[in-house]
Amino acid sequence: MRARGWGIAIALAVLASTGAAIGQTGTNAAPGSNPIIRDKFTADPAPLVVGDRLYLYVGHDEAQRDEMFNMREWLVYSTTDMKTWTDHGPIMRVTDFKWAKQDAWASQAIEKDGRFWFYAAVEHDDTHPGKAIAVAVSDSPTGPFVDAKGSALITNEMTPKGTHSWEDIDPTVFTDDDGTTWIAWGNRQAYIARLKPNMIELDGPITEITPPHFEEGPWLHKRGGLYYLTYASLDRSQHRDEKVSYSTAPSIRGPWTYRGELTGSGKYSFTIHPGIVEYKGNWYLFLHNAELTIGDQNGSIGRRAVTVEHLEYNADGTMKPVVQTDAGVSLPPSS
Ligand code: FUB
Repeated sequence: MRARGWGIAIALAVLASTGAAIGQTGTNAAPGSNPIIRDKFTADPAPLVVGDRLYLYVGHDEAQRDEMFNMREWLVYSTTDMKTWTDHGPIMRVTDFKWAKQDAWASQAIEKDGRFWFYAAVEHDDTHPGKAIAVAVSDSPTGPFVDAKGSALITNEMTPKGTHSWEDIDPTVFTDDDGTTWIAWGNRQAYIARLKPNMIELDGPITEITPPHFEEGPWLHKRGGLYYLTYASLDRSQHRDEKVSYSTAPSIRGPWTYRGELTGSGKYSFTIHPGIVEYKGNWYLFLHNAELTIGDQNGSIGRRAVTVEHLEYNADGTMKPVVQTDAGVSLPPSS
């Protein structure tokens, strides 16, 4: 997220110019169409496949009127067909981290040795001012999750070269073929570090890997021999809202090559957030926009809605540009 005053001004201007009442409201849409969750505002999708089920972790957007963000808990949903979603309810509240003040921001869960590790961005209390990254653990993908460390995994002081207090957000976690788990995160600056096998401590230095136009929301994945770093991007000289761009590398240690934009902005939304997964032989790109209306609440910067699209690759491993649609995965991929 960028400087707040700016963000609010942009959000209000977007609402005024679009009249978000034209957003998606109905429940009679074809199963699999976007947005995929319609009874709550949800953001920052993070998919995880466990067995034959896909779990989707999201932040719960509860902003009222012109509030910018009001996010107090994380929710999890699951599916076995990409069209019907089971609501498993909240998995954790931000206040379950006793050292955190607020802001259940972007998260990702990962399975390791039969347990589920949940990494999330939060606002630290005044002992370590600024944003921080928390880690929680559960024996089940649907929780309950409990604070695994009793303190932050990453605090603002650990990245002293950063330009602002909310750079340590949006963790993405990835286990490489050798069993080593890595965590990447950031806002404006992107960082990566190795995790110890205990999953609650960093193992070695924090390395800056900021790719072109990096804004926030990094997502690490691997396909074949290629590593992908996909992220919310913003070219401030050209665009008002975030898009999604990516880089690839032959190793998790880089070097990273910029590959350009994967998709454009989410409708009516300043933010966007990629989550990529292979499930039952197909690849999916989860995103969010601000197209949903619930009752008298229009979509806005703090009332977003999670979407999903098919993701396809070219023969050279690059990802085909994704067009965001209302039909989503209710229809087969176009090619
Ligand atoms: O949802 C709160 C923040 O907005 C996330 O941490 C960012 O990725 C952006 O989506």
